[in-house]
Amino acid sequence: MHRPHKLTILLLLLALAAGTLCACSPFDVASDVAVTSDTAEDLVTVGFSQLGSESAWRTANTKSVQDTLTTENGFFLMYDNARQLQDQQIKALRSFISQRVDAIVFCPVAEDGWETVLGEAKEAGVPVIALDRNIVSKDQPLLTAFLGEDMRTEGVKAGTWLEKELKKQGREDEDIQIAVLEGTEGSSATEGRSEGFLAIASRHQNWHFTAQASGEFTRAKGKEVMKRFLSEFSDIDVVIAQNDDMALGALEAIESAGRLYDAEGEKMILISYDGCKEALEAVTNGEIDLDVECNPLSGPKLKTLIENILAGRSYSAVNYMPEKIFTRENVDQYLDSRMY
Ligand code: GZL
Repeated sequence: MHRPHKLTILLLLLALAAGTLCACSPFDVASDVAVTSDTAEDLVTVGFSQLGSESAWRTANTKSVQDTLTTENGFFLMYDNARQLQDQQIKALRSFISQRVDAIVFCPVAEDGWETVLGEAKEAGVPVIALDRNIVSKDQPLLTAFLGEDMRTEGVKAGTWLEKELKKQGREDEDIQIAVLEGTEGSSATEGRSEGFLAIASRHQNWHFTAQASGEFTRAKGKEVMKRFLSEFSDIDVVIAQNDDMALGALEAIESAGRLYDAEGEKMILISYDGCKEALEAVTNGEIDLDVECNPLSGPKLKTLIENILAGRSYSAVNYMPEKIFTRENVDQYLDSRMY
């Protein structure tokens, strides 16, 4: 097992305890650590490169990891927020390697561009876990494990639900105009959801992709792009937002344009992904028709995975989070207990 320099951890802990470790330090470290040399010796050090803080989903994912990899649970967590910049993630991974952490966890902002730094981690013998998002298959042998969501299946769920919904409305043979607010370009979330939905859409010649553009997984950009779609296209039957933040932004634009219902009183169908509380409230009141869950609460599974890897116990190289779909028919039973 790679032991980061005990002195490194001790100095960090002492600096922290003395309040001299400013917030501007490259890494956030737990501030509740008892400063003893034994503490340093016993803790499993994990370098965690989070891609950003662009959505409610991302905030919940970060919190789940930070609430689990605590000193009480035997971990020393070094956290870096890359603000959606791949170069920053690569820099953080290199720093974790040089500090000889026991394990690296990162949420890759894009699928490509990791082979060099992951090769360096492999060379240094540091196990690397991709969390939430994945990397392209040619580079996956450089990963120790993946723990996240099956984005392609999420897309298939959305397409399958739309098939049933249009059939229920007697519109299975109608020309359906579809607008898509895509996530971050090149991310496995965007690629997987698009691919999965397309696998179903390709069965329907009467489904037309009228408009597609990236809303970068943010509420503001989702609203901006939806406003542009509404100004350019008078006939949009279905909006697919690849996360809740963009869906909620789009909903603001749709409602302020008076376009949630058309002249014949037919409602624009809204499909979203994530299952965050605010979006589920919009499902309850009938504004969002389907929310495909993407589960960010991976901290506990991540802890077990890291422990198994470092202890030399068996573990799965590919691990998926449990996920469901939310519609008006089932959302009420989940809303009150939603943690994010
Ligand atoms: C999906 C995750 C996506 C969420 C967005 O696993 O990577 O990134 O769907 C988040 O909310 O920005």
